[in-house]
Amino acid sequence: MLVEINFDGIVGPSHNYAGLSLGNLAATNNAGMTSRPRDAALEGIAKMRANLRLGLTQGVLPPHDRPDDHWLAALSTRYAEAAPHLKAQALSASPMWAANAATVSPAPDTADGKCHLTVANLVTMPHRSHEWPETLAQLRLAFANPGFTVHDPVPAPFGDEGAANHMRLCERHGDPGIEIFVFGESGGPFPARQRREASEAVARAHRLDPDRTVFAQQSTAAIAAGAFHNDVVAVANERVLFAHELAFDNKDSLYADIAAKAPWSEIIEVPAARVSLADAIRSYLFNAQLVTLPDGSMTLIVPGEARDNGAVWEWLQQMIGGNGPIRHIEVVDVRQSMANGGGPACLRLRVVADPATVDPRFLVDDAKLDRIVAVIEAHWPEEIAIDRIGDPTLIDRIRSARTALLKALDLSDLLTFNQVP
Ligand code: SUG
Repeated sequence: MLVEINFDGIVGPSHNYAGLSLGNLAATNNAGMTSRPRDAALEGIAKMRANLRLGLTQGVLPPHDRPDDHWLAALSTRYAEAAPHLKAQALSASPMWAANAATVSPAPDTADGKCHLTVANLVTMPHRSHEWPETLAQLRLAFANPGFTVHDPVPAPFGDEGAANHMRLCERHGDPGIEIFVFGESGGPFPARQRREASEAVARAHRLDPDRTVFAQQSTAAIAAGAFHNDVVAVANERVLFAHELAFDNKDSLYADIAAKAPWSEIIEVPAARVSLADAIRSYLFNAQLVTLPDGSMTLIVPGEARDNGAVWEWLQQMIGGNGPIRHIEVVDVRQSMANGGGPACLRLRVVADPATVDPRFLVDDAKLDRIVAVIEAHWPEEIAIDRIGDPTLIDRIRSARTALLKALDLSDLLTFNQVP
């Protein structure tokens, strides 16, 4: 049976606040703060446990080898000698944000009946541009079953940031749906990270039906306000699109296109007069996981910051008090990730598939999460002050922590991945 599986990135032991992402206000405002990698990873595990309790299927994507010596070697340097900005870029734990790992088109949407995944190139930000080779290695292992096709990234310079800029509407997860690709245009103060050409290339690779594919432009106002990915201002699940009023340019024609291609769909729009773009971005209201529970009802999983924001919380209470499709709100604490601009939805990649076709090493239950927690508690650094990122003892600790986790997950295949000859 096809179900939605959420693959969460496990927060890596090098999680730190180097402020590398221009246009991501949380990350740039918190630059230089001392991070807490162990707490960050445990918050992520607690979110996965909450998903399991809701009856959802849960997977994981392990952290990458950091610092990325392979990338530094391609730049003809080594960690100890690298310039400070290259050190920080090589060390970032950004693969935790699995929504940027790939774009996924489930089998019912594609011409060949396979589930297609295209690894995101993430070329706009240097610290993210070197994620894709290891992500690709992980995806090729997890989705080796012939029911999947895993594609190489779209070539540079066409920036592609994966599922964060992609939404799917369908009546039920296992039914054919429409896929909405959201691209941005540069011109404002911050870079637009998703290029239209990249979205179009992914749609072609995935063999999507043009009659069930939509290309939408992210509003320049949203990018300028700090929505560096579409999933900061909109989220979709089954027949529901939940979006901020100012999420898209040419909204009327977009909504008309969606209504024509998916007449059963429903758009829940939050007016700017009730929740400003600034509040939406500060609270990450839309970076929620909108999920369907086994009983068919929908729950919105929001970060604690959404409860702390008066306007947002009031709007949410009113929404669930009404007669709409979203019946419950679940609050999760992912504040370490949030401080780098990553909410509950950034931490997960959704794949609609039969779990029996996924490599079981990438799927988790409570017992496996217990084993992961034991490794995190024993090996993850408690904190990283930004002036320590060059410290060789810290680097050794980061590497041995990941090695211990991969061994515990029986994923030692990934250990040799990044070795520099
Ligand atoms: O790409 N932050 C990430 C946050 C990604 C959130 N993902 C989604 N919206 N789907 C980014 O801006 C900050 C890392 C640093 O500064 O070290 C960072 O990369």
